[in-house]
Amino acid sequence: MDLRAYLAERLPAVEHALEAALPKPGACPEPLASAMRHLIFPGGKRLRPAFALAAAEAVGAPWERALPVAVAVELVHTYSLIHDDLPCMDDDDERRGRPTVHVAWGEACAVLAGDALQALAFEVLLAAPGAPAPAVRDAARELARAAGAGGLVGGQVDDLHFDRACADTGVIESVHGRKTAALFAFASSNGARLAGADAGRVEQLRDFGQRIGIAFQLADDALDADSDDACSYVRAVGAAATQARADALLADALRALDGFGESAEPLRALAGGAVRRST
Ligand code: GRG
Repeated sequence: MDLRAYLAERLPAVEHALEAALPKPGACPEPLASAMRHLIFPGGKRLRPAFALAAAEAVGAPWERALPVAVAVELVHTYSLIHDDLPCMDDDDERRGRPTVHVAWGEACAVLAGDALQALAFEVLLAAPGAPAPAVRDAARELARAAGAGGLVGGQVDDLHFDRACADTGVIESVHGRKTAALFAFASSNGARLAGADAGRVEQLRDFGQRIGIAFQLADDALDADSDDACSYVRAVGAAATQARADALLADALRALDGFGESAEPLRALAGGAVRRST
């Protein structure tokens, strides 16, 4: 299938929904509003939103029903990038070829913009139009878990303290599983949940998203093989073994979709594209 055309048809709705979610002029102090927008527009690949929309379609529902999950996950992802770039973490001056948020708007404003984006993610999710209240509640709880101490934040702490002498691939995958894959698992399973999927399908999609998220991070490690990251699969086992493990995880993830029919083709294509990407 033509993944590029698929995304070109759907991602403008994500841009529109992100724009609608961000504070309107006058709704908050101007530097905060600008700092919140800085990394949202222009954005990155919008991969996590795409997984949410394709997961809704995989369970036979209109992709529009997953938009609140798509927006919420991109807001959390963006907050995590802003905080990751801070001087107290990776201390990066540039992201996507532009000054990082703390360089453009100051460190305090960058911290607060990240905080506000994370809060906004929950506001968007909890206001999901037309979704049954139990599905919204479960999705909000899962976003909290994916973003919190057992997910993104805990994975980041382990990454910051990672012993570069450690070449245990299981330990590395556990960090990647929390720091990176938790948001992919959230997007895939809850995009479908908000679209009305039953519990069995939600679990299959969580398993799928978790494996794809780790594979995506391994592919990222392989693309950035010269990086100085301590927690890197490539550093532990080399680029070829890293790519082989990413391919095996992709195959496992696709098997987790057994029983899904034609409607999951976009999700399968997206998975392949995320793991075999070249940039
Ligand atoms: C600070 C709580 C906190 C977490 C930081 C996101 C993160 C955890 C660190 C960023 C650095 C990094 C290598 C993270 C792994 C996940 C990853 C590959 C992020 C980049 O995702 P893409 O490629 O980004 O989807 P774009 O730019 O396309 O949005």
